[in-house]
Amino acid sequence: MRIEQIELKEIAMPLISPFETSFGRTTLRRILIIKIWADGVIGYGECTAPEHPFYNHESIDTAWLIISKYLAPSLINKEFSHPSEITQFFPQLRGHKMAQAALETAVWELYSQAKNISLSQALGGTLKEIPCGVSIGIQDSTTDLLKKIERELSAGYKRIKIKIKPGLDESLIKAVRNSFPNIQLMVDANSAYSLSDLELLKSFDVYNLMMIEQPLEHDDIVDHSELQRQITTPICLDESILSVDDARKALSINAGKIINIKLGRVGGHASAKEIHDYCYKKNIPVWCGGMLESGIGRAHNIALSSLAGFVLPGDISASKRYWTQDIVEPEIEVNSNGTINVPTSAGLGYQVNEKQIEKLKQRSLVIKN
Ligand code: OSB
Ligand code: MG
Repeated sequence: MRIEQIELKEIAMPLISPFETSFGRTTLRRILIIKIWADGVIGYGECTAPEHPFYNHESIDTAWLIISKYLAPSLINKEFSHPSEITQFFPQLRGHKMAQAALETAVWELYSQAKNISLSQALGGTLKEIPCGVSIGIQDSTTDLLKKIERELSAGYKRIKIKIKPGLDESLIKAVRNSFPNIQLMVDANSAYSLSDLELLKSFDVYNLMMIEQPLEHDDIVDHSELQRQITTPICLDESILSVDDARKALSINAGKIINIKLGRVGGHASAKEIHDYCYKKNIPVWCGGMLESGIGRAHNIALSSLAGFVLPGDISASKRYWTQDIVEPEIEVNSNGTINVPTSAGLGYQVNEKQIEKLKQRSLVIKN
């Protein structure tokens, strides 16, 4: 296949309700959608870089620059036979994995469209349905949080993740546990703590959490290893893992027991699959994280989650939890038992709604020869 043209499009999608983490609050998602043409076929990808560089160093604006100036031009006119060859065309830039993943994942979709197979099949996925959990942001009050959890449980979701931050942690977890003694519950700190909070983090152990996600620094594994020695709650690494090498190093020093794999953070499907395969061999559970994606990114996450090692519920939930109208058809729906069916039709398995994208468009750029 020969890559002919690449389009970048920024769309603005207002969230149904604001999403708050330890690093900030999001009300409007600015999302960069990638479209790639080759041999008369189209593939879609989504850049998961957020509005601001607060989760990691990337933002939609840095990704736009890196993709338009360095990455997209390096792919034009390139011939490939399999998507795993794509990243070798990129210049040797450091980091910017979300920018890289936006293009790499689009090429995987393009390839599976051309072969007329599902993206799940192209990736080697075997699961027919995937277990789903929800990530619930910081709420204005504990009552609001409990109500929200109640609603998600009755929708069928299999596990609840709540965001915590210093000052809004132990008593919140206690309140949730008291109301829901038996649910699968976990917390995500997004790097808001340090080893000086050891006693506090130890106090979470009595609440039988499935895991605590990324309690310490975004680029740390050493302190996480020390923390894991001192707490019984399994640590799940998110921000710290950008590659299979990172996973190998972290696991070798017991910096955690579970890994959250995010397509953007690790640079795309090939890298995500490498991390998955490595963890699968070592019996380390993985699950697929989310970055408040539109339907395109969500569909990529679903395909990835069909790999056999994604045994824990991912942060992949229905379109309607986030959007009044998504940009794919049908919208992503969750079964009453908290699973999503993995599509079997070609590519992402969802139709991209170009009309809706056009309505939401803020800027666009075409790169071709
Ligand atoms: O840490 O998992 C995270 C959203 C934005 C940035 C970081 C994270 C999240 C989530 C949301 O938890 C997951 C979702 O998309 O539902
Ligand atoms: Mg996280």
